[in-house]
Amino acid sequence: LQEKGLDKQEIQNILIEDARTGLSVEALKRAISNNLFYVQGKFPEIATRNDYYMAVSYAVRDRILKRWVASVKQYLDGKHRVVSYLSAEYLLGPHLANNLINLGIYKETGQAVKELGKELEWLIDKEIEPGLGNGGLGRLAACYMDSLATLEVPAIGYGIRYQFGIFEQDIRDGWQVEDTDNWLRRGNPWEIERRELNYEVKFGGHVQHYTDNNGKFCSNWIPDLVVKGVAYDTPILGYDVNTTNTLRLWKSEAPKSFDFQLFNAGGYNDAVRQKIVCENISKVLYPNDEQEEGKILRLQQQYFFVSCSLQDMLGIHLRQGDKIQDFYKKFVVQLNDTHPAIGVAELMRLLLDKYQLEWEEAWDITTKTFAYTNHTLLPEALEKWDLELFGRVLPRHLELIYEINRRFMDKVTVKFYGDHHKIASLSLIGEGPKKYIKMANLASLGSFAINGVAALHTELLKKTVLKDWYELSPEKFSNKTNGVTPRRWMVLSNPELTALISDKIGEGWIKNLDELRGLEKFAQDQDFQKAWMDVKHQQKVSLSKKILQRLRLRVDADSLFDVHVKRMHEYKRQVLNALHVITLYNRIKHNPDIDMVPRTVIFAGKAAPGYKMAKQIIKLITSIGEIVNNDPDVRDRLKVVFYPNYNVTNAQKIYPAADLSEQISTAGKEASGTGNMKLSLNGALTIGTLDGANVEIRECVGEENFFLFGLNADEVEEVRVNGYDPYSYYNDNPDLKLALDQINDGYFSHLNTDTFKTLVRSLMFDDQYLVLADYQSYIDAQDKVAETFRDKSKWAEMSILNVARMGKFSSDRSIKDYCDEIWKVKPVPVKLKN
Ligand code: B1N
Repeated sequence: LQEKGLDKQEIQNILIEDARTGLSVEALKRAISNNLFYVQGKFPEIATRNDYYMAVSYAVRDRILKRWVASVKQYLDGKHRVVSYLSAEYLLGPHLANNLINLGIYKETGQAVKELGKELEWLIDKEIEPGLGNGGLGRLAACYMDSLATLEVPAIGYGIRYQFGIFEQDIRDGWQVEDTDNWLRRGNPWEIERRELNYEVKFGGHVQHYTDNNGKFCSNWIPDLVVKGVAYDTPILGYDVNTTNTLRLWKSEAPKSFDFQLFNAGGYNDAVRQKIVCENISKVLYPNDEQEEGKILRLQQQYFFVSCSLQDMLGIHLRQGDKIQDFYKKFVVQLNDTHPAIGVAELMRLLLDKYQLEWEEAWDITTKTFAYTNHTLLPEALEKWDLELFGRVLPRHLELIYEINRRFMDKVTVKFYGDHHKIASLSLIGEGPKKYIKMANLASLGSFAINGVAALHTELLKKTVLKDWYELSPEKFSNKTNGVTPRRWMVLSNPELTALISDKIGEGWIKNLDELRGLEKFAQDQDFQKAWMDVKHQQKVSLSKKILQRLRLRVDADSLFDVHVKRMHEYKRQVLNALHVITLYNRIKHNPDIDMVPRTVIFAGKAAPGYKMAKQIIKLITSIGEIVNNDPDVRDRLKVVFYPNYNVTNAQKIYPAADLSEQISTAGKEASGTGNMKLSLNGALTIGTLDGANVEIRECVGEENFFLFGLNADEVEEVRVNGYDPYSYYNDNPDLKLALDQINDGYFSHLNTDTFKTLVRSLMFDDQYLVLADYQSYIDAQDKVAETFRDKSKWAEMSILNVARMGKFSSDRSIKDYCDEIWKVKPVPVKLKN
C-alpha cells in the first residue's frame, strides 16, 4: 500500500475497514474471533455452539451492513421508485448459509471456521429458522424479496414480527401434536431493532364529526386502545450484487404514555392488562392456511402492520421533501392476498384525516398506489369480516368503507341497471343474516392491478370469484406465474448438483435460470447421466440417514423416493396417495413374490390445529406406515415415511433427494404451487394433475417428461354439475373397494373402526375433491412411473430435461414481470465506495 503511494492514515483506514468487512479467510477469521470475545464475551475453551454461531453471524452481518448502508444512501440520493411488499407472512428459512452464498463467501467462511477448530456445517445445521409463515404464500414472499434484491430493485418488505411463528409439529401415537415455536430464544443476530422508528396505531372507540373554522367537514377518531409498533429490520442481500433491501417487521408494544395515565389514575391492574393486550397483537402467527377464522385478533394484526407500514412510507416520502400528491409515484404497494387489504381504507384515512386532502384526490392517489395478488379460489379462504365486529375494531374505517362503497354503487347501479345480482356481488358489503365486509372486493376496487399466480388460476379467477370485477375492469387483470429462488432452492440446498451443472455450463444459470437449457444437449450423454444419478443417490443416502435418526426407520436409498410434501389439506389429496400405497401393499400381500419397483413414499406437512380432517389424514398415513413398515412380507419393496415438522430447513433436505414429485390436487383448486417447481428444479419428475402451475411446468418440460393423470378443471366442474357419485367408483373398482374397506374396518387402526370414520364417510358421501373419481387414473400413472424408473438411463434423461427446462420458474422471472408490467420500477445498481 505504501508502494501505491498511500499515506499512513489512508493505509490505517483500509486496514480497519478490512478487519471489519474484508472477505478474505484471514479477515473473516479475525472478525469471528473478535466477535467471540467482544460480542459474546467468551474464549474458545468455554464457547458454546451458539456462541460460535453468533460470532460467525455477526461477522457476516457486518459485511452485509456495509452494503445495506450503501443501498439506503443510494436510494435516498436518487429519489428512486420503491416497491413496497405488504405481507402478513414471510417464511424466510435459515439466514446464515443463504447470506454466505449471496455474499459469495461460503468457502472462505468455511475455511475460517475450520481454522478456528470448528465446522461451519455444525453451525448452519442448528440454526433456528424464522417460521413467520404458513406455507406457499409466505415462502413466495421470501423468494420475491431475494429476487428483488438480486435484480437490484429498491424494495421494502413489510410484515409482522411474530414472537411465535408457525408451531412445531411432533408426531405422537401417529397424531400431530403442536408445540409453540419460540424462535427468538437464542437471540436473533440478523435483525436490528429500531426503537426510534415507531408509530402509534389506534383501535376501537368512536368517531367525532365536526366542521372546522373553514367550513371543512372533519372527523376525529377517539380510540379506546393505542398500540405502538416498533420496527425490526432484517437486511435482504441480493446474490452477487451489493443491493441490500430491508425487511421491516413490526412488533407491538404498549405506548409509554398510555399506561402511565392509567397508572396515575390508580389503575395499575388496568395498565398491566393494557400492556398485555398491546403485546398480544404481534404475539403469534395464525396457523391456518386457506381457512379463515374471522377472529378479532387477526383483524387487529392486519390493521396493525398495515397502518405502521403506510405511516412509515408516508414519512419516508415526505422527509424527501416531496408532495403528498406524488406518493403513488414514490411507492407502489403490492398486497399479498387480502390480508393487508385494509390498507386501502387506511391510506384513505391518512390522506383525508391527517393530511386533509379532498375525497377525490385521496381516492385517486390510493387507487394508483395499490396492486393486489390473489392466491386462492377456495371459498373458505376468502376473507370476510363481520361488519359489527369490524366497526368495533375500526370505526373510522367502517365509515370510509361505507362511503367508498356508496360512491362505487352509484356508478355500478347506473352501469348495470337492473342486474341486482351483479350489483350485490360487486358491493363491498355482503348482506345476509349478518352483514359483512368483503376484503377481496375492497382490494379489487382499491387497486390498479389484479393478478393471479399461475395461468390457469388467473383464467379461473376471471371466470369465477372475480368475474364481475373482470367484466368491470378487464384492463386491471394479468397473470404472474409464481417462481422460486434458485439460490436457496438449488445452490444452497443442493450444492452437489449445483457443482455438476456449473461444471458443464458455467455459473450463469444461478442468475439467469434460462441458461439451464444448456444441459439439454447432455441429456443422453451416458457419463453425464451417471454423474447426475450419482448425485441423486448421494442425496438420497443423506436423507435416509436423517430418516433413520429422526424416525428410527431404515429406508433403501436405491428405492424410488416418492415425495409428497406440503400443508395437509383435503384439496391437496394426500389421501389419494395413501390409497395408492395401500394398493401397492395389497398387491404384495396378494402375491408375496411380486416383482415391483421398490418405493419409499415420503410425506411431510403440517395440519392447521383446528382442521380435524387434515389431522385424521396424518394419522391415516402414519397408521399405514406402521402396518407396511413392520410387515415382513413387504421386505424392501415399500416403506412409508411421515417426516415431522415440515419447514424450510427440512424442505431443503428433502427436495434434493426426491425422484418423484406428487402434485395431485383436484384440478382447479391449487392456485399455483411452488413446491412443484422446487422439486422439478432438483431433478424430480412430476406426477400431477392439470392444476395451478403444473400446467405450465408440463408445457415447459414436455408432456413426455411428465406423468399426467386425472380430470382437468372443466371435467371436475362437469362431474360436480352432473352429480358426483363416489359410490359407483367404489363399487366398480375392486382394488379401490378393498383399500377403502380396509381403512373402514380398522385394518390400519388395530381394528378400531372409529379412527377413520369421518374420513371414510367424507370420501364415500360428500367429497368435494373427487378422490375416488381420479383413483384409477392415478394408479395407472403410478404404474407408468414405476415402469419408467426401471430404465435408469431413460429416467436420468427425463430428469435432466426437467431441470434444463425449468428456467421460467425462477422468481427472478416473476419479479421481472411484476416490475415491467405492474410496478414500473427499474433496477438501481448499488456501488460500494472504497
Ligand atoms: O399461495 C401460494 C400458491 O402457490 C398456493 O397454490 C396457494 O395455495 C397459496 C390464508 C393462504 N393461497 N392462500 C394462502 C395462506 C394463509 C392464509 O391465512 C390463505 N396460501 C395460498 C403462493 O402463491
